Amino acid sequence: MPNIVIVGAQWGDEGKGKIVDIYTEYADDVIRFQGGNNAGHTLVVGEEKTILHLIPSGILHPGKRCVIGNGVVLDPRVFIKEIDGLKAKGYLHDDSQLVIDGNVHIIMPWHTAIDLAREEARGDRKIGTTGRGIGPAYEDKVGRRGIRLNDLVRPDVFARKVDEVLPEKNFLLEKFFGKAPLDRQAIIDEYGKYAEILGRYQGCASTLLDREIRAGRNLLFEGAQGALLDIDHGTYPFVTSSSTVAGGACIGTGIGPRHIDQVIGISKAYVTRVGSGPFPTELEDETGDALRKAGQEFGSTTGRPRRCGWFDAVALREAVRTSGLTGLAITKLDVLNAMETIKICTGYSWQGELLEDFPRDFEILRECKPVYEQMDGWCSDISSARSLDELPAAARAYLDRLAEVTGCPLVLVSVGPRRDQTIQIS
Ligand code: 2SA
Ligand code: GDP
Ligand code: MG
Repeated sequence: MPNIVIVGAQWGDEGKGKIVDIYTEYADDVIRFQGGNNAGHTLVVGEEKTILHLIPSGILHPGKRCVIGNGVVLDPRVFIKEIDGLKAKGYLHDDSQLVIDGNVHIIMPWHTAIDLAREEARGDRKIGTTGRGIGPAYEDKVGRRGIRLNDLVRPDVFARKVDEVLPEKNFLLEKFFGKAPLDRQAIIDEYGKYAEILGRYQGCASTLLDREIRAGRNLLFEGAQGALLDIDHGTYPFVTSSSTVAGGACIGTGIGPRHIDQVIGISKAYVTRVGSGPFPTELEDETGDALRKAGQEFGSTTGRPRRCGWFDAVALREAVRTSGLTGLAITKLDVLNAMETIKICTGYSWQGELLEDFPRDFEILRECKPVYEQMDGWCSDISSARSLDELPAAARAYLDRLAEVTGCPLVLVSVGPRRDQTIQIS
């Protein structure tokens, strides 16, 4: 297997966890390169369900190395809970299976407090963040006042950095948002304990992956969220604060782009979005409710109901371009089982014009109305199909049309949450 980047091609929750888990079989290293514990990647092995927020989905495969790259923001409280949970289930008995890059930025208590306070203050205009401190942690990274794992493990450096930033954070929390200030000593004591645990996994993603590439090993980069939530290329400001497009894999690990051979985008057979922001094909009716119910569309991290709508080829083509997708994996096709007719949005209507490209100007996007074509549903249970031939003709026709309107070949189709409920195409 070559080196592959897997990214969400929509607004997240496309089923990346399941697909990464499948591809992990052929990989030697699985690497997270952006985001933090805002992600919720669900894996179902047999009857057992595991939701991972920070640790790469490859961790369920003993012997595969998992790497958390420098582009990730890491909350030690969540990380420790996640490794404890995995160990209790019998995974990760060898600590060397997991490496955290020393330049990972640490999510500190002020980041979560400011994230929540800012959202509250925005009222109706809130982003709908996961409240995990992601945005404020990336703000400090770009503002050059972040605390990295390499700092956390050195008590004197850590204390100095806390002293540099805490007065400003407490001023903001207390004076601007009217919240309680944070206690310096309590933070130093608590995080001092985390340093010891995190230090066991500290390493360098860039040199490690370079060695792996030279040794001919196969790398699998696991994206979080989705291309339309990218800080630069997404539906700004309703985005997350990291580079979710495939290029983020290089920035967030320290390897060059020539080492990426394939980019696979994951897309549901329909669309969901959690949080605020434009969503042209959203269905705020009983069809949307039916999709939410059939697809169990509730946030894996926050439990929030996800907004649901028809497949949007205009938005998907945006992801094909911004991530340079070489193949598309379609998930949750089974969720459409009961639909008599299915719609695909192939263009947007805007002020009497037909737009085929996703408007990168938010003010235009919010005024766009979807232009649909309609196809017959298959009205039968497809969850036991294991090849394209075993699918009803209407389901095959729908898939063929998705490949056509997105301009991207399909490489895999998923017909249920379990590993085996998968149709491999190439
Ligand atoms: P944040 O917390 O700053 O990253 O939020 C900014 C926007 O990014 C969206 N976002 C997500 N969208 C879909 N899934 C995500 N992960 C969880 C899941 C979400 C959950 O797997 O279900 O449980 O609610 C995720 N993480 C961030 C977010 O909704 C904001 O629109
Ligand atoms: P991720 O963030 O992209 O990894 O996706 P999430 O885990 O947040 O959400 C995807 C949900 O869909 C999870 O509950 C998966 O178990 C489930 N899932 C994945 N693929 C399929 C599928 O083909 N059919 C059905 N019915 N569920 C699926
Ligand atoms: Mg998710």
